[in-house]
Amino acid sequence: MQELIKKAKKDGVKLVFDRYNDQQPQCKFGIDNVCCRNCFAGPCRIIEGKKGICGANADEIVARNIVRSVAGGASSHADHAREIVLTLLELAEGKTTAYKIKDETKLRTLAEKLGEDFTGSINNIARIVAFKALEDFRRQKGVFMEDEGQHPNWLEISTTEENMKKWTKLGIMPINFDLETSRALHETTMGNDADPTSLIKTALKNGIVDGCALHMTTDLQDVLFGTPTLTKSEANLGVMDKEYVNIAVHGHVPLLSEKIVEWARKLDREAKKVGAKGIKIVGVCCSGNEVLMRHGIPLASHILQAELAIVTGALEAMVVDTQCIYPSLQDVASCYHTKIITTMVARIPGAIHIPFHVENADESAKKIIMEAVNNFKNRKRSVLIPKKKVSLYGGFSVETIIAALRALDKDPTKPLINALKNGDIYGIVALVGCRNPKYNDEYSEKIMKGLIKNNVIILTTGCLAHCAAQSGLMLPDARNFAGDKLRGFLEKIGQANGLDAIPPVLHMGSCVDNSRIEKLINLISENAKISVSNLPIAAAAPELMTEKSIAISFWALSLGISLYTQLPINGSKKVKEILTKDMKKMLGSSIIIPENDSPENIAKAIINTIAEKRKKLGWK
Ligand code: SF4
Ligand code: MSK
Repeated sequence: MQELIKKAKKDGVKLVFDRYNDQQPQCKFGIDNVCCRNCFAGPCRIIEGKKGICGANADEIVARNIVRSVAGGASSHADHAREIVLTLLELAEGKTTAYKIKDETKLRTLAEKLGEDFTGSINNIARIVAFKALEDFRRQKGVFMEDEGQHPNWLEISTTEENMKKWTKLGIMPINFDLETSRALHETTMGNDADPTSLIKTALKNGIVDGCALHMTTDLQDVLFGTPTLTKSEANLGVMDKEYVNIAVHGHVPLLSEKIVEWARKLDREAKKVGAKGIKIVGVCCSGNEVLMRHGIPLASHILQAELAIVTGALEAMVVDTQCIYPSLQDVASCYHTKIITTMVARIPGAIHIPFHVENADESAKKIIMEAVNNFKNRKRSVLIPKKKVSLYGGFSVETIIAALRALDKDPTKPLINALKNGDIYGIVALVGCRNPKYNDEYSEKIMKGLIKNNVIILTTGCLAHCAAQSGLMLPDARNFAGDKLRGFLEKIGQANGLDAIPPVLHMGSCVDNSRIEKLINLISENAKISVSNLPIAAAAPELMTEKSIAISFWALSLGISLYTQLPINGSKKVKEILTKDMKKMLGSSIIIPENDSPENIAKAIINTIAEKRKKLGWK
């Protein structure tokens, strides 16, 4: 990476790291989240106990800002879910032939869980399931349909009964996705909810919306594109190939990236006509995770390295869809020959826009590929692709994990639960989320190593999955970073499945696939007959950056999973108190506060949280 940063400097290109430095020092009011712009009497910022013009204090402002971030994140995930549902409906009604149902069993199982007929024609079932999903965007307590219930259908099929009961008691059960996100905005306008406790409950409710949308998205994406199975691939910018037309897929919605992968294969011969050896697709951020999980496409870069993929001088096109697309990509691309192609929600002045809809998916994908192929001739001479690339194993859907465990016992959760009980696995940590320029390159890697050394197994998604892969932590050999007990367990499952070991960090997919993590945890909880909040489990998003990460954090808290992250709550003692003490009473979870934010201390604080849970269970 350093060699590309140097090249960027030589080429006169500003990167995210430069812009981060340009922003220093960052505004303390913003960092503490005590800046309010919710009306135009302001902006107001809270200095030592003073109040905003309307009388809002620091606690209210921090809580209100948090709610708005959670709603922003939840609406992004809900909108992603909606795109997928509408695609399933179009397919079911014969309005598109661009997509097919790849996992019919999963679709029938979903229909069955939703209490619907699951035996008839697959298109009819797809239609029924799509309508059940759409109810979760419009339910108005029986206004549209008498039997539409009070709460999202997808909650009923994706979370535990215990959580549903807790949430009902606390009054945080959502009605429908769109209603909750828009009510959160209403509640936080000037002159509405001024009670931090009530506001944090709204944040939790929107966190639940977020998690529910993640489940819906993963479930239906698996139906449309297939449920991931174990796959071997590579990571790092070294996966690009000078001899090929290189195309990066970047964003989140696999409706686009799936088509790009398909058409790159079909149009490979076109690349040969322009003197390349073929077309190479590489993945950035979560689109990268999606196509890795289902097709073994190599991971090129996480969000902080997306610009560097262009700096190589060997990227013909970067195709983007939604979320986490820096507008800077076009600035960087303008110094090279790379074409930035926007397609869906993300738009950037100067980029080429090729609208991508389900109806024109094939035509758009073909056009995008040909833009890249025809751009190969414009490559300049200064190409620098780093040599380093690291192998990895991915594709750890819950189904993959269960199948691997079944090689040890016909009751697949038994070996996992036994390993947790006897301490072979001291705990499970969902270490997920973004990379943030505030932290150095090894920051999250050090936290991961600190955890696995203490026999904690890590489930990961998102940009941190790229980070783990680049650090070699998704390889059987990474068992050597693990404590003796965990190493033994990893070897036992690995050897039962034809590998030396399974990696100590399991790649479970993109950010939406955090749902897979809840699914696995719920299975453990149900079979061990231990509440999620009592299991030796924790979550961490140590480099929190997007609003989506804040939404996911509140979802984790709502599930009873304690979590370490840098939530922007420093400006309010009251909010901190709610998220520690009150949250424990309400949901059995809390935010984890380490002594300081060094990777060592973060790992230690997470391990202490797990130790407390183990102690309560009487597990050593
Ligand atoms: Fe200031 Fe209150 Fe307006 Fe916020 S809502 S900007 S605190 S007057
Ligand atoms: S892409 S949300 S920077 S993980 Fe899912 Fe990466 Fe965070 Fe975007």
